[in-house]
Amino acid sequence: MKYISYFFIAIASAFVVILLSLSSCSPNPKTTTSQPMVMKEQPQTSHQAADATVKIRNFKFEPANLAIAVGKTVQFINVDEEPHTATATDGTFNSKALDTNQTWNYTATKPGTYPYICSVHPFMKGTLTVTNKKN
Ligand SMILES: [Cu+2]
Repeated sequence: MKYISYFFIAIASAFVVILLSLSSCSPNPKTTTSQPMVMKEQPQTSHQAADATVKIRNFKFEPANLAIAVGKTVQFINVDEEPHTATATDGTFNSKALDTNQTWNYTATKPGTYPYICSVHPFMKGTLTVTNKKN
């Protein structure tokens, strides 16, 4: 009987060691992988308020022609079921693909006329005019 109880104590202590090593290992990778992802997502959602909005609806930019002053921010929002982009033909800005109800902000830095398209559906066209004067 003595040997059997020693045997059980040995197995029990081995289990405790295994449990301790598992519990000390598993939380660490989780916290290190989840923290950078949260930090990446936060700046996108905490964007400053936009001065103008372009809705992407029924494969059209609304309004198709928009003028804003330098330093102002235009927000593009896709309300279609399809992904769309707002891509300047000269490469000045590119929203990348926006999913349904996803928004993207662009702050104008240089006066000029910027025709843009949706790179997924190039027949979708709009023009952003950036003016010197304050709107
Ligand atoms: Cu599109």
